[in-house]
Amino acid sequence: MSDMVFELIRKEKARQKSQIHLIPSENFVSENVLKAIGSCLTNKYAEGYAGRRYYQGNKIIDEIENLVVEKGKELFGVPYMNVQPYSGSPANEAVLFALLEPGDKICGMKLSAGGHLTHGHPKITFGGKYFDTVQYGVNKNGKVDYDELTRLVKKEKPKLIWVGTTAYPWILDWKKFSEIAGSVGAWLIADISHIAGLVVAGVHPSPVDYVDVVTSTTHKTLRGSRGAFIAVTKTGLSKDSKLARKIDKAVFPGMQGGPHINNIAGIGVAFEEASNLKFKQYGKQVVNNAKVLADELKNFGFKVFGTENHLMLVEFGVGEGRKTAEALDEAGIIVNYNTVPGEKGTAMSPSGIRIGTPAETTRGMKEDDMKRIAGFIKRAVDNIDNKVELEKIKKEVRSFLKKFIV
Ligand code: DSN
Repeated sequence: MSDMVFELIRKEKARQKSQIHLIPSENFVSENVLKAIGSCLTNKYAEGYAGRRYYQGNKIIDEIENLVVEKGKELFGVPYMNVQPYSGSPANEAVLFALLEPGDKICGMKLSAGGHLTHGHPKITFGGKYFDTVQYGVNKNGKVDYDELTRLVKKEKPKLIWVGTTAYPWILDWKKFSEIAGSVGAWLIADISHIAGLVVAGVHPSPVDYVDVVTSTTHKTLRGSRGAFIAVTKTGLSKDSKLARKIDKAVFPGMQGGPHINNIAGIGVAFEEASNLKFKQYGKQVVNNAKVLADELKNFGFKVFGTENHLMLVEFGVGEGRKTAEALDEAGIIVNYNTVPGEKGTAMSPSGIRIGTPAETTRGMKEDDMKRIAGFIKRAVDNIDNKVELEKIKKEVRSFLKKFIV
């Protein structure tokens, strides 16, 4: 059995080497992050927090978790951070659990507009089922309409507002969101999962001076192991001095058991890597690459939303997003099908694809490489039903990737 697992891992590694990765939430972690994740730390249970564990043998684990927390606080400029959430969804659920009572009203961006399921997507999610939820959209250009949001928030008076995105190619105006939330006394939560690395690199404004709580996954643009953090800002603490304690209690024992210390160590390694000048250059290159790729695709005549960050949406006909993503996969280019602003299809059969540059920028790609990729995409789309041509592109993609390392 383990032979089979290792054989499949070997195959997946070969796949990762031979395809172009443009899913904006994916990245390639460093050897050191991998070392931390694959270390003996996976053997240890450590329910509780440093100095307050429910198991013996945690003195070293305490030191590790404290180190990671201190590095994270320094990196994002926040007074408090919890690094135990298993991933972004449990982190967001812990925030709701900490701050609200079931049935309270929450407000977040619609999934179809580029928001996230955990921001109150109705009925089928934790937030949508146990809270009263109202959702905001985007205008025809795909941008948040701050006037409309102001009207919605004044009418609905939510207790908590999410600002966070998974498919939004524009800069978020934290000050405006903070004025809107302030007008009804709502908690304001920034979920920066997609843009955390860009915030650290200084190529997207930081929400820290404007919001009460920041959540984020740690494996997207931040390039760490899979996990998440919840940070409380000075503003948040000034509204409720017990906020940090409430978040801690909501994560453990509220939502989770033992933290995954190996992943937490990997997050610490990534925090350290993100403190370097090289990471700032990486963040800039991610955005420059995305801009060049978007411009090239526009020059080819594609309808592109974006970009001011690491991603863009490309619109095709209703329902054609999926077929396009599948054809690109056959050509060795990995994207995901996605809804676009004003979507008329469904989530399973939408009109668009989502493209991002974090992973290929980690591999060392620059602007000229983006032009090459745009060319591959154009040819694949023009030959969407031509298996022979898609196979030909796949071979060219493989040879193009030889000079890049994983
Ligand atoms: N799955 C992530 C993404 O692809 O954006 C969001 O959770």
